[in-house]
Amino acid sequence: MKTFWSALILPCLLAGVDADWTTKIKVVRNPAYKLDVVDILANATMAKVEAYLERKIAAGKNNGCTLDTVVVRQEWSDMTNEQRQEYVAAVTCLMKRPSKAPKSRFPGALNRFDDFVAYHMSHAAELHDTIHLFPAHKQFVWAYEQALRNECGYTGYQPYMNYDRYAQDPIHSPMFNGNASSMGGNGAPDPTYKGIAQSGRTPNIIASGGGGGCVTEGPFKDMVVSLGPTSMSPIRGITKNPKSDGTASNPRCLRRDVNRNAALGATAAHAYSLLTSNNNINGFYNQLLGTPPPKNDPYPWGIHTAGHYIHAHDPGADPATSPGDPVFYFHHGAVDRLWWIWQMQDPENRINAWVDFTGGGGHTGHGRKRQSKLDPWKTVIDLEWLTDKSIPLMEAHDQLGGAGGQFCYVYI
Ligand SMILES: *[C@@H]1O[C@H](CO)[C@@H](O)[C@H](O)[C@H]1NC(C)=O
Ligand SMILES: *[C@@H]1O[C@H](CO)[C@@H](O)[C@H](O)[C@H]1NC(C)=O
Ligand SMILES: [Cu+2]
Repeated sequence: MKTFWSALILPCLLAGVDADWTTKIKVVRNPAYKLDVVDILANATMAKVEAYLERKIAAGKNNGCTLDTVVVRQEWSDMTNEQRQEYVAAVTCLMKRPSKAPKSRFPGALNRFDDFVAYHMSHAAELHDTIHLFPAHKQFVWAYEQALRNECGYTGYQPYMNYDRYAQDPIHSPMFNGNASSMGGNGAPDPTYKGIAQSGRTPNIIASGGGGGCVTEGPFKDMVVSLGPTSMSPIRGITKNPKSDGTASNPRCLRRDVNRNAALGATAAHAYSLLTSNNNINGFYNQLLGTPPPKNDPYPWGIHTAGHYIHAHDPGADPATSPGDPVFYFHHGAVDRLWWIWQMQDPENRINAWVDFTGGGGHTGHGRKRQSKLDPWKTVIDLEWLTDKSIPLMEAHDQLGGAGGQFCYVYI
């Protein structure tokens, strides 16, 4: 087993003179998955990453981030079974650690894991308006990764999900097959669960994949979902929360509909088109969110929606409390990866690009306001009880030395 995995570490000796990164960053791949078009693009982008870092170092602006210190976020199935189980154990640990969120405001936050749900559900604007969506979620996922490491002894980094690997058969994938090294199984069949409505699209529903009930297999089968739903939740058939804002305790099982119909809207072809057909951040944002709905596509959701609804249903499909399904962090890690690959095609012009529809062309993606009146250069991301590090929003645009070096990671 050991030799099997070590054989996959691409030998440093193959590196050319211009590809120093291959000698410094360990690339581990699961041979069960062929690299897809996005993986190949991402690999080719590493030369630009390297050049970008060299320029920053020369300018003295890298904040200590170098190819020697950069950490690697891996795709879930590129991790060994042992690493996956270590990750799962850390998440389970977080669910046993005491909450730090204000008790009077969030009586339903029963543990440290719930603290992240509590923040997400009560800070919708700070996380989801056009200028915040990417950088605030970068900081949010980073804070979660820090909690796993610092509060639960996890020694790795936040994995991401390459949807394409699981799209054809998600319930039998390393992510959702329900064994000890998966992120838990599908929900039990619930014939009353029909899927997620998608008004204005054709088709106008992400039809049920056959689940919808409680998760019965794998690491999260005994998980208690406490917060939510809010009165705004699109989810039907769930016991109401005692408080209309969803902040009281409403203990229930984790429900899932691991959904192929959703996943097929986030294939490598979708991601490649997103990455290569948008020179402008507004276009990138709109296409990611599926606005306007893509034409001639049987899965016209946009990758962001598709990625969320791969793991519908409660709380995964509720925009306010979706981080209550631990797979949320794999999806927003994946979105962060796509943003980063897009940025690094042209770092000088794209790192500081933010979504701005004041010139028109906007869509009400994510159900939030079209444009923010805020000045991104003066805005701060403050995650309150999640981390004591408030950072300027624009600092979360650069994961190679941003926020004084807090961010120093790549996706492989
Ligand atoms: C990845 O990039 C490195 C150099 O940047 C190159 O040597 C290698 O062949 C690439 N691998 C693939 C699979 O494209
Ligand atoms: C779980 O499933 C994965 C993916 O099929 C497999 O590699 C692994 O050996 C299985 N068992 C355990 C205990 O991880
Ligand atoms: Cu999201």
